[in-house]
Amino acid sequence: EIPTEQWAQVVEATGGPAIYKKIPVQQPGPDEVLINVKYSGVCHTDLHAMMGDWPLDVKLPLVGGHEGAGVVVAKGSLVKDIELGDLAGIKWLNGSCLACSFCMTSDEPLCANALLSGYTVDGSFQQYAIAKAAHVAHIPKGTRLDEVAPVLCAGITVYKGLKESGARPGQWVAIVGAGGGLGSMALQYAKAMGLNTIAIDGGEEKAVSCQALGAKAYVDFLSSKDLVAEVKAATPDGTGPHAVILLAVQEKPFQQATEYVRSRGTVICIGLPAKAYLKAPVFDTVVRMITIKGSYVGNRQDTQEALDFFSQGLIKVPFKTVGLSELQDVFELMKAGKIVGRYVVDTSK
Ligand code: 8ID
Ligand code: ZN
Ligand code: ZN
Repeated sequence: EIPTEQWAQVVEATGGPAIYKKIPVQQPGPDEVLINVKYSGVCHTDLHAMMGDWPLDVKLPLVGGHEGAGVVVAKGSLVKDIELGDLAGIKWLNGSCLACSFCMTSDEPLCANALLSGYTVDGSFQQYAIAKAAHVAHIPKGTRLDEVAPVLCAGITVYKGLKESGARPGQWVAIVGAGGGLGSMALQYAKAMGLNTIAIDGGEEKAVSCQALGAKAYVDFLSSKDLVAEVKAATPDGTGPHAVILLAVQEKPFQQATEYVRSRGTVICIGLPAKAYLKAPVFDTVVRMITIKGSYVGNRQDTQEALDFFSQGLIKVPFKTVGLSELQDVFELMKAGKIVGRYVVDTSK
């Protein structure tokens, strides 16, 4: 009962738009599964891919999407650890070689031969998508697939970033871009990990959302007269947050973070604004012992841990659902910075 044709959103040229059309359903290879995607989150990365923002070639034509939650409907002959009917998730890391020194030491996102869903291979903005069985996320039976979809990139990524920051329970973390998709998840993972959060984003609607998700303070980058002072003042002793998680899609906050991070604090870069550079004064970085590092999605264990937080009811993403056919409208809202939380597309309409 697997059809030969399906609905998909296809980017045919850099700059877009995504075009809603029928394309063939593919067959899984020996080490792959075919997943009937029910819902897919829309990540800002999907917009970067369509716009050609990054110095990494993107497949064209491209079916984007890498937060796909669905049901396994076919599998290759080598696949032993997942069954037809199981719930599974397509994440950014579609596959990796499993044999290089990075893969062998649980750093598979760093594999030079990694396959990226919705970037170097077709992703989840289609009704039937292929993924390497070794890398699909295992989603517990009974899970609501619309709610869990954003965990598959946003959740994994911010959970990993918080771990990479080294922040410990009781400490303070600034979440920059806290009202967006990754930010909304970061506020909740941080809270579940016993961290206090300072949300930074713009506008009243995002303020309300951040506070509802447990932020201890909200600093508005659009209206603040002295953002650095306000962020520091939000911590109990005024010395600034122990860690900063940068999720914004603008260069400026990347330059600003070392100004308000606490001495011996850590700045974690996750957002990927086009053509952006990091800049920090060497003097301050040295004498205040500041760490600046990048964090890139997560490995298979991070994936299952991020899903465990969700399954325990600790993570509730604010999301809106629209049909897959309306994806281009979601991209327009995203370009304008008007999305609070996440959009999820329903592949059945
Ligand atoms: O593994 C990774 N490193 C990874 C994984 C997934 C996504 C990286 N990303 C990247 C995406 O490619 C994107 O560049 O993280 C970034 C954020 O993705 P998103 O959360 O899906 O984007 P969004 O929902 O549009 O949220 C961005 C938020 O940033 C705010 C916006 O208002 C929005 O709420 N923002 C901006 I733009 N400038 C800001 C500023 N100066 C700001 N917030 C605070 N200060
Ligand atoms: Zn993503
Ligand atoms: Zn590898």
